[in-house]
Amino acid sequence: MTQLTVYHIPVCPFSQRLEILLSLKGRRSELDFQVVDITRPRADWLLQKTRGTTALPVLETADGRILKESLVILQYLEDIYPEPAVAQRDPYRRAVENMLTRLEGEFGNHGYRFVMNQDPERRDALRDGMLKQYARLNDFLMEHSPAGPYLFEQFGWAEAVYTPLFMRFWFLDYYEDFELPDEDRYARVRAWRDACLAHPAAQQVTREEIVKLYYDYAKGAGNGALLPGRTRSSFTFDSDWRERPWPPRNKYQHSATDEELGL
Ligand SMILES: N[C@@H](CCC(=O)N[C@@H](CS)C(=O)NCC(=O)O)C(=O)O
Repeated sequence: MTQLTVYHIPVCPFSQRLEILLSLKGRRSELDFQVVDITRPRADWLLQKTRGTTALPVLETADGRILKESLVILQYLEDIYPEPAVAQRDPYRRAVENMLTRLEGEFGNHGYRFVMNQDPERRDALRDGMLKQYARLNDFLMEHSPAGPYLFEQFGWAEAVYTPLFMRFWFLDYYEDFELPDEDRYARVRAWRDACLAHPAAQQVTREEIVKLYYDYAKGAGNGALLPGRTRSSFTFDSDWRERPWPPRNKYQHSATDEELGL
């Protein structure tokens, strides 16, 4: 058996995509997932493998070749483990799936921009922008899969790509009071999102873990960066998130200390 290694950050949505795909194929345990602590400088041996880039996940083949970018790695895993297929095999259906996949970048980026925003004046515009993102997905699903809940018959490629983002966006309802309004124009994407969130192959993280680890993102510090006055990142491994209190939600009024966060 060829051993593949994935270097990843626990709770990273891009890495969860790989875990979901592998779970759907019943192969999650065959890969060696090596955890990287994002709050410490990246080790030289890893930087040598990646030729200096720091974004994860990264996949290393048994003979030391390196693949980057979650969607690229996802396709590689789909190709080397073709059964059961997660991506569509029919060319037209695959093209539809790919069109939906192409929308993930803007959707994800907008959600991260929203949670990291520190300017109360920009909140409404960011909220409207997020709603536009959901409306776009709704429109796409109404065109290609009005009945749902998934894009095709089963939880597949598009769901593996989007579910980790839907889960991360629990940080928006916690820190930004962002809810998808109960309106027709979001009904189809809501049904999709809810079916994705409930799928057994996608339960690698919980809302509590995301809300606690992403506190620093909500205060504007991403990727394990340290905020002023703090000695530990909310992404640290030095304190178990299960033991920490729920963080304060009022990100625009208050900056929690290490102690308040249980770090
Ligand atoms: N487009 C990349 C994004 C990967 C990414 O942004 N990963 C984050 C963690 S969620 C990361 O590694 N951040 C640390 C860094 O960039 O140094 C993908 O899909 O794999």
